[in-house]
Amino acid sequence: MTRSEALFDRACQLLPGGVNSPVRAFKAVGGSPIFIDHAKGARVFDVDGHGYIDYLGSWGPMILGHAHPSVVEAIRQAAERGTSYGAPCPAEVELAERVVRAMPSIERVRFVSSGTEATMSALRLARGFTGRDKIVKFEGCYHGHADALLAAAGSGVATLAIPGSPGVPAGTVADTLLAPYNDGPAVSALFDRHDREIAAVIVEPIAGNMGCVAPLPGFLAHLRSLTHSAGALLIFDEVITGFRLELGGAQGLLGITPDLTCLGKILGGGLPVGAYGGRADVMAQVAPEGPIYQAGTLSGNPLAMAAGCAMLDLLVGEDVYGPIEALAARLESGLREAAAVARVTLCVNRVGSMLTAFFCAGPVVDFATARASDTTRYARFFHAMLRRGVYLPPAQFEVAFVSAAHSQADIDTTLAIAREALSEIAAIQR
Ligand code: HOZ
Repeated sequence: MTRSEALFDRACQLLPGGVNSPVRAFKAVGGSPIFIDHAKGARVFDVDGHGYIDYLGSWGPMILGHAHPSVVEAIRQAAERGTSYGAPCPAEVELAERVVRAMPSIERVRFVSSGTEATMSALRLARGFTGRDKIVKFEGCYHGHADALLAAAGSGVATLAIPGSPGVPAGTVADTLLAPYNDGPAVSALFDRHDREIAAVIVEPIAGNMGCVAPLPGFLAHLRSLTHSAGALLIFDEVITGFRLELGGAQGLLGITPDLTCLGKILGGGLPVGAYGGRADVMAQVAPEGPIYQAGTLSGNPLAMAAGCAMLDLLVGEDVYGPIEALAARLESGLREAAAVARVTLCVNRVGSMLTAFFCAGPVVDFATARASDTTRYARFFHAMLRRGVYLPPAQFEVAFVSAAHSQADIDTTLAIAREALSEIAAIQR
């Protein structure tokens, strides 16, 4: 028995499913999860001494690779001054200034401790601001695990094939209206039916929780114009895409301005941070300035704020986005070529440094087409890669992330391994 297996046995006695977040349990791919001992740059190392080229990147935050010296130093220095005050600290203002500078649609911002808190709070704000109850979300988009947002969700909810979750009162989701991603007419139909009842449309502007799915041309502009005419708010969930595709996020890349934006992951440099922000008139409704309540003991935590400032300074100061996009493009084309040689049907979706390989012909443009992927083949591919030293997301409906710590040689090694893995799984089919 490996050390990881022994730890997982112990964990299963103590933690539901042996984990603290479902997708990590490897249920979608089978087998038992590896336990990470440490990570550095583009690599994670398990407790059994194996190193892996890592494309999980802690599900997105590690855009500069693991344990970046400047981020680690910022955390160390902050920790020496105390780990939490429950009172205002300068770093909150400093991080807020950086966020507002990077994303022009965010005029004012509130820090929280996770992406789930950010989306949940943004929705409450949208409902309070508009005085309306209904929200529109898209099938396969995942906005954290708040009750109203679990309907037809992606990520772990999709992975475990559960339609929502027991424990969510029917009344809570009754006001959640669903539409297929990239289906403008379906959203128009919802607005035709519910026009002045809809508080907000929440969307991942580039989806990352059904695998990587890009918006079709005109889709987000359509959402912008529908919400504008109906007096509803447009909320971009940029927990994954914020600071990932460029400093200004997907909204900067695609040129669409939402009313509110939710952030997380990269924002905290690997520490637990989320944020929601946007139009000044809307944010003015948040307590204590306005009546819409939201609070948190660890919100604006000095360590997390310091890590976030260090991360954003590095992203401003270094040439990050062009090089990682080039590496990811090389990975994308290499995977396509490898699949063609192995005669494995593969559809590779990529936006910037976010990439998903679906085992179907594609195109993958929404949750229905994502689900057409052969997840058994993904599971085999995942394990064939892992055995050879490449760590991909342990579930089909997630994104692989390339970081600035990956080298050309890492990508070439990954592709050599992918060629072997794809021939291995092609042989199983025959
Ligand atoms: N919801 C995350 C992926 N989109 C997974 C979180 C985790 O397991 O860390």
